[in-house]
Amino acid sequence: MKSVVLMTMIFLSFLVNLPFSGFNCTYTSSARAEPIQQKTDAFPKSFRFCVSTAAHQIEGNNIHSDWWEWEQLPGKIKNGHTSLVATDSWNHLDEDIANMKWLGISLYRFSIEWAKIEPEEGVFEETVLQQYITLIDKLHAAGIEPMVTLYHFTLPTWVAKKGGWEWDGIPRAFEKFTEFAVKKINTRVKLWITLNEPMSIITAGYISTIFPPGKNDMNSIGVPMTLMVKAHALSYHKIHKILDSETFKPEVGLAHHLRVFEPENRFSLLDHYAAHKIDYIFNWAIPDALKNGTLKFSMPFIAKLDEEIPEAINTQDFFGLNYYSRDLVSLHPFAKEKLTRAVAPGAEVQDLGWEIYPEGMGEILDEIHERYPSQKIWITENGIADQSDEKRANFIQQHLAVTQKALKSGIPIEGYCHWTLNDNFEWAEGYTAHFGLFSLEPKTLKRIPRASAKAFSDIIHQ
Ligand code: IFM
Repeated sequence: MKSVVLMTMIFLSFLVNLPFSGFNCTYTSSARAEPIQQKTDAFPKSFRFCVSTAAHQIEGNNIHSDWWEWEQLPGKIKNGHTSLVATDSWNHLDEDIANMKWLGISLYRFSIEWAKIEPEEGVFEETVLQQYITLIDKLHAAGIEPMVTLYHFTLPTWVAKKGGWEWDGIPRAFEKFTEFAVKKINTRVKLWITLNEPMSIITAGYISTIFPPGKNDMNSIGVPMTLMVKAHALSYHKIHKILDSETFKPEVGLAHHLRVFEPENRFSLLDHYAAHKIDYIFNWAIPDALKNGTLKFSMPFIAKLDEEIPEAINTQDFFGLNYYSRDLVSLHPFAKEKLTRAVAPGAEVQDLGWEIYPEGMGEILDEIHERYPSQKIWITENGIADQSDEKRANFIQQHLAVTQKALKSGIPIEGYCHWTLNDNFEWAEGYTAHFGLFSLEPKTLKRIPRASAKAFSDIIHQ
């Protein structure tokens, strides 16, 4: 009955475009928060600065992965770019670590590549894992703590062939990969991230077709979401089982990509409804499942899920937040493209057209804290595509000012990881999106610091 009333109201609002404030919306209003202060004070000594990367985007030669196959398909990657060379990170390891030292960071977040470590089912490559152990040892020697991500967007081809995130064996397969890697790496690493941005994979791979497997069906998202939560839960428990001891306690989290969603037309009940629903499905459905074991949402006629996953209860030792931007959402019930998103008119944008909206990170930090009050938070990614480097220093400064305000209000934020160290392979955008603090000299791939790298370093050292 409730849903009939709701749908009728939505339909009426669609006809008359009336304002409506009846929902208890968790997304933010378009009223701007207080202006962001122009200078960051010194951060507490315990606060950690960091940069983040991902294996496929920096290493090159990831030829046993689903992404490598995807890149070979015509039209999938801008300008026909491929990740074959990427930033050639293994041949620039010492240079990159020296640059991290110069920046002054005390933590480096990177991923280890499942497709390289287990290129065939059950065949684990010790030498590949050893390379990561060498990296970890070099980081420790440089006074930089490693934070390791186990899965960052790329699957081994053998997993993809079985159905990837729709294969019901994937949680167990991921658990086995976790077991192999964690036993070898062992107590060298305390901070672990199981999965990076499940909802980006869902959106890009199952709705907007820009990531493998290239589907466009909101109705298909339930299975991969469920299997990702299960895979995370198994991996979480495995890490603790292997590493927990009297003297060592690993911390395991997941890096969530959270965005601010607002109605495109603030006078449209439909748009309010869409923003409210998308905010829950994209931002909170998975974190809630990792708290209470229930993965549940419903958006009539578009998507619905109700799964009990008890093994996922309380499986986040920290909340990893990747924050980039805000989207204005609109619902068109009778159109083929039912949900659309847009950028606020007149908003400042970065090179990919994403709105620069630092206030949004503050709103999201507040909401994480409100929903999960005792949860520690790591800002595991925040960055900007800005080839000219005109906006990056200010972007960093503004997001750090927001972070500082949140810290002062009592939100337990452990640290801030900037995305990313060097310009790299930005998925469907190829090498056309420049997120790096360092650009790459085209022929030699020598790393060249942008002015914003110096600005970031100055903040870290103040
Ligand atoms: O490059 C990506 C990264 O792999 C995941 N988070 C967002 C970044 C910028 O798009």
